Amino acid sequence: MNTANKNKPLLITIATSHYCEKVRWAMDSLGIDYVEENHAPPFHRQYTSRYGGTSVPVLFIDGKAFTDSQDILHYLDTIVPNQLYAQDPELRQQAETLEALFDDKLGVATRNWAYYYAIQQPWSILAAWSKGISWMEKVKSAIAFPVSTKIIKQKYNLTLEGKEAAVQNIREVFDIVNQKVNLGQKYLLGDRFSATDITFAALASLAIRPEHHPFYNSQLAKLPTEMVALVEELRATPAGELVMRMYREHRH
Ligand SMILES: N[C@@H](CCC(=O)N[C@@H](CS)C(=O)NCC(=O)O)C(=O)O
Repeated sequence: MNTANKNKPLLITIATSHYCEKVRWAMDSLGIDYVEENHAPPFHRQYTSRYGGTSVPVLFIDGKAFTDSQDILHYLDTIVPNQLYAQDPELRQQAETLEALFDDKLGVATRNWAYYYAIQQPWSILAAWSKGISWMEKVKSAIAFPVSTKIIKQKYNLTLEGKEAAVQNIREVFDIVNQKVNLGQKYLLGDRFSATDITFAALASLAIRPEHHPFYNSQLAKLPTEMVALVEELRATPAGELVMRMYREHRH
């Protein structure tokens, strides 16, 4: 980080991570200026560990470090209150329950599902991890790549059974959101855009590929047929339409 930026919040990311997109979107929507530093796995750990984290995103802000996307959004809510979360205690409780469901079930499932296919075209993973990283890290990333892919295969259970379980979890979370949208709700909680919409849309974005996403291509031509079938199925649901509308109307 250069001296000109040393007073800005620092967001450490893997550029294409959907948990990082969740935080980036929250910061952008609040108008908070920050510096984003991209890394490729496993080299991100060299940087996140300085702040006590293993995964990305990590946010260093106001002299404090946050190593989980939900903790980050909660802290941002103390800086710019009443934007990301409603003050009403009941709505706030519902927001936290939904956010935990999206973080723990949906985000994990969409990532495992996408990696299952990506691992079959390993160079696409290397290209995705390389976004925004230094030349030196690109070289290290290419050398370490065979080992890195072996690790993610085990870590994310990239087997046929693992992929099928991921698809089931995605459908289950979409069913819950479909029921809410079918009640005529424009947003997932209350009557305005909030952290709940950001979290659902960002973590679902891997399986929806909405327009206006900073990294994912909404054109599906290069994806395997089986992936396209699920994306098209999900896009046609009320929850999928909500993701596309949130990106269209709220991701600038
Ligand atoms: N619960 C965490 C999950 C973050 C997460 O799983 N990040 C992934 C990228 S999508 C990661 O850093 N993986 C690499 C690692 O764990 O070493 C959060 O919400 O921040």
